[in-house]
Amino acid sequence: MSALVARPTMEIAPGAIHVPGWLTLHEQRELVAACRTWATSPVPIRHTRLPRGGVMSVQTVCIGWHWQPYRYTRTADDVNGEQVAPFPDWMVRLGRRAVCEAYHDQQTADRYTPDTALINFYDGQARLGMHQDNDEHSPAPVVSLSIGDSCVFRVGNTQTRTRPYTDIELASGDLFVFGGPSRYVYHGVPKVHQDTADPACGLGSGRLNITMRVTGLTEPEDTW
Ligand code: MD3
Ligand code: FE
Repeated sequence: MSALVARPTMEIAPGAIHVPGWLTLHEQRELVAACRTWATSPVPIRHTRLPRGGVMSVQTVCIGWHWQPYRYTRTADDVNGEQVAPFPDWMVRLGRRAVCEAYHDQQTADRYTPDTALINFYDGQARLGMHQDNDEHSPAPVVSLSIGDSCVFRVGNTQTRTRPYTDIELASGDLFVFGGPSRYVYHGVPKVHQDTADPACGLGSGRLNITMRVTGLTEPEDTW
């Protein structure tokens, strides 16, 4: 997007860094292509079912580890029972570049080794309520990449799911890194702005968000 008004890199809260337009259109298209593959197999993208009977309006597929409320497993037991696709090395390297861009600290970046990503797809009506991500057993940063339609992203506080919060716009190609004191902030997506994407990003409609995480998990030990 060629912008009349510049969108500079901003620290939204301590450790929460927004880098607008970080991904090139070429990188966005490559990520969309990878996500299209992951969305079909080995585990199809789906509306996650919640324990109390609801379903999320966002559609999600996972790589590396499978997330279901509120734990990670290697197999998608709430979908088709298959083991999820491996987390590729190229995405580890992309995650390290993202952390380096956000924190300007090569050592921190080199040590960052994400092992799972949640790939969320939003149609024009989808929303994500305010929540904390605390099913990971590691305080390492979360790296978020957005592609397609822009949205309102709500960054709250670590104490409550209510105010005070800051609403910012996330657009195609934007990077967000949540680390340090912001790792456990409440956050959500109250609104998607339909038909706002450059078609050259590779997505016809809707919004794609990829969040890389460090689960801090290892395989279960063999039981005797
Ligand atoms: C802050 N995804 O998958 S991305 C999620 O746009 C999630 O799909 C949103 O919230 C989306 O859990 C927001 C930004 C984000 C992602 C994970 C975080 C912010 C975060 C984890 C901890 C703190
Ligand atoms: Fe989240």
